[in-house]
Amino acid sequence: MSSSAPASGLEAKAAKKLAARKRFEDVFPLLVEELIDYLKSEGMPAEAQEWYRKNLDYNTPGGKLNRGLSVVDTVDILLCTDAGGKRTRELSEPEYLKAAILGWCIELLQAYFLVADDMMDASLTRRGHPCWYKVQGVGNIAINDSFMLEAAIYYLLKKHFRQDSYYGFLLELFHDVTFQTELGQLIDLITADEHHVDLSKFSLEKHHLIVLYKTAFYSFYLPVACAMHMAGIKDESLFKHAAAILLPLGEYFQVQDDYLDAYGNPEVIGKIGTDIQDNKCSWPINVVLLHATSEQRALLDQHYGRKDAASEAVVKDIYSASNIDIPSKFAAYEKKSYDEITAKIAQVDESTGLRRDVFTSFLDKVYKRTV
Ligand code: GPP
Ligand code: MG
Ligand code: MG
Ligand code: MG
Repeated sequence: MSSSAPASGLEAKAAKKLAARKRFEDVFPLLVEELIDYLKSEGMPAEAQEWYRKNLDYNTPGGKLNRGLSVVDTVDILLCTDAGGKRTRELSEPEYLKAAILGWCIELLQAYFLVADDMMDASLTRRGHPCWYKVQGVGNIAINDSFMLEAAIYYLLKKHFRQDSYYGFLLELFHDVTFQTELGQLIDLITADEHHVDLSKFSLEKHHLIVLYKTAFYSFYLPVACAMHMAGIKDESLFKHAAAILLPLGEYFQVQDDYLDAYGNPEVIGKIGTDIQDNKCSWPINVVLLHATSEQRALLDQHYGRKDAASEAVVKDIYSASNIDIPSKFAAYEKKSYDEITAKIAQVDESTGLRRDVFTSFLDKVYKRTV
């Protein structure tokens, strides 16, 4: 029947997405074995091997995998479609494997950041489980574990890319982006002084800088830039052009993260929001400050950044007050961002080797997400 045709089309698309995810996930255990083999070859005791395996397995897979899958998708689009968007071939098995390894290197970078970030933010849960440092017997060892997740990246890059002409570019890229993210984390943390709440330090300009550095470079520019190197793109201006689209996309993604911290369902997002109690310079508070009455502002000065649930509830009530209404302001922001990013994507000149699909497929992964 004609009415079932669109539904089955959607089902086929969902099944394809699931299969792509499964194929990517199946690469990770191979990488874990390579890393454990290295520990064995260095004569590390069985206990250390098991600890590292647990660290890798607990912290690396299990997320949305947007970053990792975007490397694979981008390599596929750049190598296997023509300027009109028509498929010309399929990735070979070795090409797929290399793209997937680069994708997992970004997921390892993300795991390294999250293990450390959860300690710094005093978070309790991540991906529906206790944060790694909260797991019985882990505690501060999580600091070293985060370093070992980062070390895995460079072990894998050396093992699989050392012979490639772009190996040096990949190393430089991972190092640069890590530094940028750490700068973002620094300004995120020092703008959120635990002991002195001073909302006059916040602004949307400050927020823009924080999210650009702490999220957009590693989550959006890095996956596409890795794929561009693998696809043999050398022209610096094309990397700049990609960044001009991907960085605003990353900013939009972190605004969603900030919004979901207050309004997301912890069962769905897998983490309990901490931004209000942590005094974070997040998107909702900055918008609220633009619209609050003097009474609301006095309450915010009194209750924002306090480590208790009653104060957090007062702040959340102000977020949803009718003169502020963060949910509808967020919906308007979301639409505006989508329109602006879509307009930028439309300007990509495919004769340069770039493909509009690289950006639309990334945008589709995050637009209107609830998780
Ligand atoms: C996300 O901020 C930012 C990061 C995960 C980068 C951390 C960088 C380091 C150098 C450790 P967030 O705290 O809002 O993320 P979440 O809401 O997932 O805790
Ligand atoms: Mg943080
Ligand atoms: Mg955090
Ligand atoms: Mg957050």
